[in-house]
Amino acid sequence: MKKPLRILTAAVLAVTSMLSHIPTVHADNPIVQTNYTADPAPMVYNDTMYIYTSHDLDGSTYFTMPDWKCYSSTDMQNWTDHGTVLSYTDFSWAEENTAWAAQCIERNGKFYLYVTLVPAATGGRAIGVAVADHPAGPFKDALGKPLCGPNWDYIDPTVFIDDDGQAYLYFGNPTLNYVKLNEDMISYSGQVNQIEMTTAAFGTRPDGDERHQTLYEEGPWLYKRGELYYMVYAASGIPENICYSTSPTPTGPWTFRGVIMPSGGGSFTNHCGIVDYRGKSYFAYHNGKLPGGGGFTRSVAIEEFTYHPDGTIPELSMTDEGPAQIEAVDPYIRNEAEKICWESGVETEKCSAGGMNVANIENGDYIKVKGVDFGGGATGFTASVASAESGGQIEIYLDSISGTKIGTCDVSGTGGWQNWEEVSCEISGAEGEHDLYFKYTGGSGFLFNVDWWQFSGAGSLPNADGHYFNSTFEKSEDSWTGRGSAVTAVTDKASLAGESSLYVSEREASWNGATKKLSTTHFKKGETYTFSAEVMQDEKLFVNFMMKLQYTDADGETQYDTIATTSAVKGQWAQLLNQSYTIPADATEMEVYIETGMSRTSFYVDEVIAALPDIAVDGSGSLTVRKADIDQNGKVNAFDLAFAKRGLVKGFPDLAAEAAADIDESDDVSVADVVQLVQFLMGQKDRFVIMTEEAAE
Ligand code: FUB
Repeated sequence: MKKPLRILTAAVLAVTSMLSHIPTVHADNPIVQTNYTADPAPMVYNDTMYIYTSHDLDGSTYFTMPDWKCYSSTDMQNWTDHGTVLSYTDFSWAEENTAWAAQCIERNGKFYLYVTLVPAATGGRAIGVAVADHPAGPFKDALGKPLCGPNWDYIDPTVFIDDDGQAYLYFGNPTLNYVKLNEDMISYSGQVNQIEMTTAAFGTRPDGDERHQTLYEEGPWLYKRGELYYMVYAASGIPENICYSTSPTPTGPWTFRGVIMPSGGGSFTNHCGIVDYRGKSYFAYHNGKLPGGGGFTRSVAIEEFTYHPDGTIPELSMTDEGPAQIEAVDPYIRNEAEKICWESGVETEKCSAGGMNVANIENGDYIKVKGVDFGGGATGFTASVASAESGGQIEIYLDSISGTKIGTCDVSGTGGWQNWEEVSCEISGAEGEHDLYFKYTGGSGFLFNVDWWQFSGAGSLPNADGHYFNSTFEKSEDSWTGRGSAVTAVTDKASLAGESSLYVSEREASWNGATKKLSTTHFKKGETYTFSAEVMQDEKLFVNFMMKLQYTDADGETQYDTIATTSAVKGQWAQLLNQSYTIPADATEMEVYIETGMSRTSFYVDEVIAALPDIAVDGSGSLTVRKADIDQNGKVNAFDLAFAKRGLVKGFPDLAAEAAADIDESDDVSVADVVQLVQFLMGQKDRFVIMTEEAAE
């Protein structure tokens, strides 16, 4: 018996077979290969990046678009498929296959998806709105009729809620229009406003006509960064590029700023969304780069970018690699089979056990999951599978589809495509971080479906070394992100071990450093842990570094607690280490972070370890600085005062002495340090006060 989903048209079969014959590539853009997706609308909610897309039917020769899909990621490389979250069939008033661009926004715990459709009764285009309680739906038409429209101008809604709570819905081709949404988000006040289409606002179209004098075409995307409002849009006619304008208010006056992404990539349209996630900025767009792709069979891709210091956006190219992975996948928790970096040949479908499952698996199909951290090693593998036929095998490889084979799991028939059973097998040779490949093998026809998978073994946490995590920055940033203005990136310019480290730059304040959220599954309030990190800077003679815990206390206030401090001499690695740090008894929402004293220097971080208490961590062996003990003889006394005074006047004998004399950790020795030392020696102070940027201002 065939699965219902397998009633496919000849055209679909043709494209599916094309997709299943793509070579073994490691490209990670476009982000979805199971469907043609277009018009991406990213949304960050609950520390997860969601992307809503429209959906080009396989083999389309026009914008034949039945529904909207949703995908999510926490690492920007592996995307979990949430399937179809809304369809034209959910709108009683809509014409078939007219489900064009959409955008979702959250307000007061509800999710509002604004969509473009053709109203069957009137023709033209209109904007509808659907509501859900969860970002992945199910969404329901909120009104039973269009929110606004119809005419051709009513396409491509973009929605934005300003700081004062006023929501704006912009849309339009080739004019740009907006309405002010009411707080209920499903009605609006006042009239539809048309933005004046001046060339100062949207650039000059060289071959323009009466309706197209500016570069603006369609697909607006509105957001605010700092005090500036950005309008990003498809421009220049066919083929479209992406341009942007900025304004001091959400309704203009807009000033044209230039091109972000030139046309290309095999699609004559483009349509983008921009969002910040975990301290980085992302640009989602579409092209025609998937096999069988083109102007009506488009695919969503993503690029990471950094704003220029003046807030302008750099010109971006379409890459096959996409953004850097921002955290490794934990294989020791249940992972959805439809969490995919790249696949060949498979499809996804709604799963009877909830969510989606991987389906239509045939001999030789595969799925790549990027950047999986096996830690100390996996010994077992379990997957939930179903098969109305006789099953097959899941062959498991590291690093490539023909890489190291770490196990093979046999799958038998389960009596139905949605009759789920767990199968397990032994695993060997999976340690550390690798790309993971599931290759499906068996006879002819469809083999089996997979709902989820999970590894087990010594690599589960804490691992055999007692580590909860060991961020080596060899393949990913392992969930470390910039704090404040700081930007983090894996770099091979410096490393303590391996080939790379985390580079922390663009720090506008000393508290702008690198941060990583701590999972409350492993890090428990009142319990004691080892924390260690290696830091290095090559800009100043020495810089004081702090490793701290940010947490929310019982009163809901944010608190900052020091875990370890060190001084890093220029060009040398220094260790931040505390083998017995107790997490405060009322701590929730914890982040461990690394910052500096007064300095805003860029710095490198490597080998960050969080482990069971009293775990030995091999450090860099760099110099150890004991604060105020300037002669480093183990005592703080009048000799240190004499050394401090002399050092101030004549210079210090070495960097260790100078760093020790920097009592307030301002990254410089000054009279203020000597005063603190005097007060300490006279018994007026029993501890040293650390200088902060705030205190200094
Ligand atoms: O996807 C259908 C249309 O193509 C969108 O509404 C436009 O923005 C263009 O991407």
